[in-house]
Amino acid sequence: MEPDSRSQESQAVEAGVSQGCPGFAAALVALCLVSLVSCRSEATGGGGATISLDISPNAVVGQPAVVTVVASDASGAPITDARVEVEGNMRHAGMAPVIAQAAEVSAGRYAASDFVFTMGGDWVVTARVVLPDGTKVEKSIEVPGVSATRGSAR
Ligand SMILES: [Cu+2]
Repeated sequence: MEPDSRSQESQAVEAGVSQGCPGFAAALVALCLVSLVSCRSEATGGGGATISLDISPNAVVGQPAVVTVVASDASGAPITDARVEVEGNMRHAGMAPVIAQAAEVSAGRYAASDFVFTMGGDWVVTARVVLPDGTKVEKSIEVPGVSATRGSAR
């Protein structure tokens, strides 16, 4: 309805990130070096297991978000009885990660409903999945521009 104000908002978010984090570029480089290691383990694993990761769209600081993780095998069948942990990190140093356990809500579908972003800005959310056979599989998604405005719903 108001495309103009929407684009201004996203610009404001980007500007806020670079101004608020002087060491942002350095932290990003450090993060990339670390990521090289974890990205490799993500490529394949669990005999072709596929992990998909989704987060409820309205990511707002201080409000629980639902992170849904779907695990399926090479033939597309759901993988049940996996252990799933969700970890959120920001792209700058000095912040504790947010960790939540996900419970299986239907076959191969796991949800963490108490994941709470602790700061506005750009996040990376990682699902750490331990398959029933002990194989570990990871998958990460970017969650940019988490709103710093605390919801007035409560
Ligand atoms: Cu932060």
